[in-house]
Amino acid sequence: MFKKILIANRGEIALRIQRACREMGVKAVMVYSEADRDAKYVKLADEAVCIGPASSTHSYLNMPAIISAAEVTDAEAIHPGYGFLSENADFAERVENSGFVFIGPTAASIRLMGDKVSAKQAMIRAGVPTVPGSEGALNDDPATIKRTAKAVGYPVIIKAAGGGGGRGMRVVHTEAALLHAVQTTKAEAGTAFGNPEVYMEKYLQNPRHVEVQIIADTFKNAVYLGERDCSMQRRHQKVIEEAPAPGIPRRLIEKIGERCVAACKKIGYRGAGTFEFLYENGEFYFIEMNTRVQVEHPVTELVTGIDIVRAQIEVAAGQKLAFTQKQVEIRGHAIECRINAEDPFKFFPSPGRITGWHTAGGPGVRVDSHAYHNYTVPSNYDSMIGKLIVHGDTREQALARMRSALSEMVVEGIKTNIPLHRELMVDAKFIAGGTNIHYLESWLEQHPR
Ligand code: MV4
Repeated sequence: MFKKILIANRGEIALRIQRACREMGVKAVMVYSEADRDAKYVKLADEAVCIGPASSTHSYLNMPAIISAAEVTDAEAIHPGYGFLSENADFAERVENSGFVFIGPTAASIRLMGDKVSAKQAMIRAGVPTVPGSEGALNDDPATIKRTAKAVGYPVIIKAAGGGGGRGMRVVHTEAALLHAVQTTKAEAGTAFGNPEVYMEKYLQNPRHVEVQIIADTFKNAVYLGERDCSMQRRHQKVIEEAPAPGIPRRLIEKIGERCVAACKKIGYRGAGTFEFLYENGEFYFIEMNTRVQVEHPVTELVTGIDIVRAQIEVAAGQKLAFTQKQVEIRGHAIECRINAEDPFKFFPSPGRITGWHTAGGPGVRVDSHAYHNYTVPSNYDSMIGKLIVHGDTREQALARMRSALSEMVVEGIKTNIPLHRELMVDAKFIAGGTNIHYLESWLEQHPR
């Protein structure tokens, strides 16, 4: 096992990784920006190194500064968390070339999945079901593009190979709009991602977003840790996640989970990863793979009892997975509410000093947050200040525990989205389970303030 790890992130995930390190007897080095200097998790770290000013470009995205911090502190490995450099193949490569272990997959795996065209082709070869569409990137021939769209059937969606997470896509409903949409998406993709390649898929109108968590070691062992339903989202920002996904037959989950595991073995994947699917009419369609630990990993931890961050560190240190697929059991139900420093219904950010902070507790309640009384939420980063996660024997019990936990939460001095969560937890359609990716946005339209 490593003696010392550098955590190249901030906020709740930095604290989450630090907690795993402490539990494992591994020393944690925190890097921080000037805006995070006074954060409690920075003071709690075994060592801390300032890597630059508040602006992420000059701190959490500053590769030489982070690698130098690992050098001066004699850390052996770097955990990138999520966001920032976590899915940057060049960073993974530079970390390894500097003699450190990157706690994540190889640069080659990150690169393969970062290009959505190569990711999809890899999945097709590995037998993972994908959305029907173009075979690889679209070429420039108008007749071929039109023929492809006709064969796929309208509506279609044009996506940038360099995009992902909702960036660089366009829905096309008619042939009349097709070529212009392709040209515009290409031009935007060239500017935004430095790669003008685009591909085409059938546009699924009312899918759910269901993702499969996997973890793999360097001995070709891979297991899936069930699925999460992340359909409750607004503008590609997830708001609520839960596990298992309501109403999906277990045999379908097992079938898709086994496909994901087979794909991991085929591409030699190591570390934690997430296969994102659209789920519609009883079918799974792969869209993207995330090669990092995700914000919503705790719901999987609560239903499996597996510490995903510990497992990431163990497999990065060259250990075998500590459990087999047979030992993975899904027990009960877990729900996560992301707590954001923002107006609950208008969504503008609400940074500032937290003058009152009381969190929930009791059986089956977990709070992952770096916030505390008198903590100042900086305006420079994402507005998420924590996550409230509950577990119960059934979805009904998890919902009841979440309502109770939300009623206990007190955050003063800044606005949070807790009032929105309180309303969603008593919404009849959400309680019934299985709402799709458009539900929250239409709910907000129907509940104007
Ligand atoms: C789609 C789709 C419908 N059909 N692909 C958005 C984020 C990116 N990961 C893929 N996205 C979508 N791809 C096809 N063929 C609808 C979306 C989509 C979406 C997906 C997951 C979660 C939220 C979403 C919100 C809007 C659109």
